[in-house]
Amino acid sequence: MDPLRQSPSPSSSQASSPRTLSCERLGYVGIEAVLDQLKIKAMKMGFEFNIMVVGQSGLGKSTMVNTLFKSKIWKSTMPGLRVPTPQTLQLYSMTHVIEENGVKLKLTVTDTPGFGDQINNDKCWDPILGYINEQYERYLQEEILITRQRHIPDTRVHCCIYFVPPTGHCLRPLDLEFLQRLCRAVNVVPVIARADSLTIEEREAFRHRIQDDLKTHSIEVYPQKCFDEDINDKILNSKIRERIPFAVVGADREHMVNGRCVLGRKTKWGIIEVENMAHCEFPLLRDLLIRSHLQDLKDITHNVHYENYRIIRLKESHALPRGPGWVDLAPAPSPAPGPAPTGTRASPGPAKVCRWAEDNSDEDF
Ligand SMILES: Nc1nc2c(ncn2[C@@H]2O[C@H](COP(=O)(O)OP(=O)(O)OP(=O)(O)O)[C@@H](O)[C@H]2O)c(=O)[nH]1
Ligand SMILES: [Mg+2]
Repeated sequence: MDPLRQSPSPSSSQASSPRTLSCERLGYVGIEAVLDQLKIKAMKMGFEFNIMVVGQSGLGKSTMVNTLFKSKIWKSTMPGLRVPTPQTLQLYSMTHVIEENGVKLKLTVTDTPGFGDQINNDKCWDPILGYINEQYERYLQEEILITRQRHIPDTRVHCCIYFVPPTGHCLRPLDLEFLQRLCRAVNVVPVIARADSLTIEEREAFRHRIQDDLKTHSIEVYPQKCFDEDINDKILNSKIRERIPFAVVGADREHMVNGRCVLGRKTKWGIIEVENMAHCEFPLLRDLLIRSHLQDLKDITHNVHYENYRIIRLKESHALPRGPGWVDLAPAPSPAPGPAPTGTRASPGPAKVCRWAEDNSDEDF
């Protein structure tokens, strides 16, 4: 008798696990059409993507938000954007729906107030980590409902851009502490801010020093080595890891250069074009975020960072026994004093959030 067709013995207490059999194909089945189905569904649903900018005051975070919205990918959809960049005093999110060739992207960028200009910068990460955890909590509360929405709105931060001041030396203790906490909660892409204040050689040397600092302090920024899934990921991500932190320049003004309208900063020496790789690495940042790693950033957020949060919250809740399968989520605790222990979420706390959307599409999102 064919061993594969043997039925399990009735006395066996173990449930038989399904077996995967390779069968001879009798003809074209059409399995590949599933790719078209996935594409059509994804186009209908659109993509949500949430970025956050974090760093010391005055490093160009708000300007970078405008640069992101005005750069090539978004320019056509926001032609008249002229937002002045006053000092950011509270955390706020700006949402815009971008449509290109039928693909819709709902991009939300969260701007945060700068830190580091206080005499005591203790816990300056609390409002940022509080906001990140608040979004995980929102998602979790929706997810555990018995009658839940078919599509849970995703406000979780998929990528946090961390602005390093262009000192040219090394990472400051404050940056190290902040990054250590942030990397446990979210995907972090560090950038060298205001890179126009450094020469190309200085940028290179500074980049290597930052990479050494990150390694010495076991800070795993995105793309994390441990999540490379195959050799192709490894090759692509190794190249990116060599270039991180990207040396970026932000600008929200357009200038005429050789008859072309470019986004850039006017200096005594000429125009620094933000989209020109000979001038800065903003295009690498944008391409990483949108063109090459958007889905991966979302996957790691969901499968790793949110999962860590979820496990801890559910474990906390099961400290309250209510019978089998009962999930009763206690409210998230308020910010705890002191640093979060390794591998746990940082202290969640209420963050002052102002959310305004500039959606020009109504359905699906
Ligand atoms: N040289 C140079 N200046 C920049 C750059 N990006 C922004 N700036 C300028 O730096 C100043 C501060 O920029 P913001 O974008 O407001 O800085 P921020 O990090 O949002 O500051 P806070 O809101 O206080 O945290 C503005 O005058 C910007 O024009 C850059 O890449 N290079
Ligand atoms: Mg600002």
